[in-house]
Amino acid sequence: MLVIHGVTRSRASRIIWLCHELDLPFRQVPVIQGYRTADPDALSTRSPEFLALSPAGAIPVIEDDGLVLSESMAATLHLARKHGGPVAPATPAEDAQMLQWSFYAATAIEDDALTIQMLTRPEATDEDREIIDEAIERLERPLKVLDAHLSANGHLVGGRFTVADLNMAEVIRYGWNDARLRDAWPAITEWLAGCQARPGFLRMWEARLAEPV
Ligand SMILES: N[C@@H](CCC(=O)N[C@@H](CS)C(=O)NCC(=O)O)C(=O)O
Repeated sequence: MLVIHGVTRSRASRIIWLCHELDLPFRQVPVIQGYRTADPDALSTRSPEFLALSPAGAIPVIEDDGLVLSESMAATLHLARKHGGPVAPATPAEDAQMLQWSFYAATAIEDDALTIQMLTRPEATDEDREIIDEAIERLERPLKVLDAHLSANGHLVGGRFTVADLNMAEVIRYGWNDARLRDAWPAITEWLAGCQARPGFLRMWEARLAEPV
């Protein structure tokens, strides 16, 4: 059976959501981020047994039929290809487009979206707010591309919900607690709501909320 190492309050959420989309059973090993625990006995990204499996020391990691894979989007793309169905690429061209949008999410959007998520908190300082403003400014270019594509096509690839939407939606989620982004990019806001209304997302989200913060 597929094994997912990583708590749901991590990028493991992407793989768990995909497993629900694919109806794929998995066993979850709740490895926690090292910086989130002071308990030296907790199984974390700093534990020797986890580092032996994945020296990069980051979650998620999957074990799939002897294949050990880190990088959450490598895992979602691999599992979608392997198990097929509507979330997976139907042609090499779709496969390439799914890679393109996943790389775009990870390289052009994720860092700034994460910054917005991490710094949007009641104790945010003026400096934090300035950093958020700069991140929003940098996101203007990729979000314009994404918003235009979604308003013309509804989804990223093939006119249907695929692993590319899932990868992108999990990245966009980080920034979408900022009302300025929600208001500026209505096609993204509508598409994200559709992605997050899916039973697979809701099942993952319920498990995520059940975990300690
Ligand atoms: N690009 C990687 C990022 C992995 C990553 O940074 N994971 C975080 C949790 S979401 C982590 O394990 N942090 C633990 C640490 O830095 O000790 C992916 O998509 O899997």
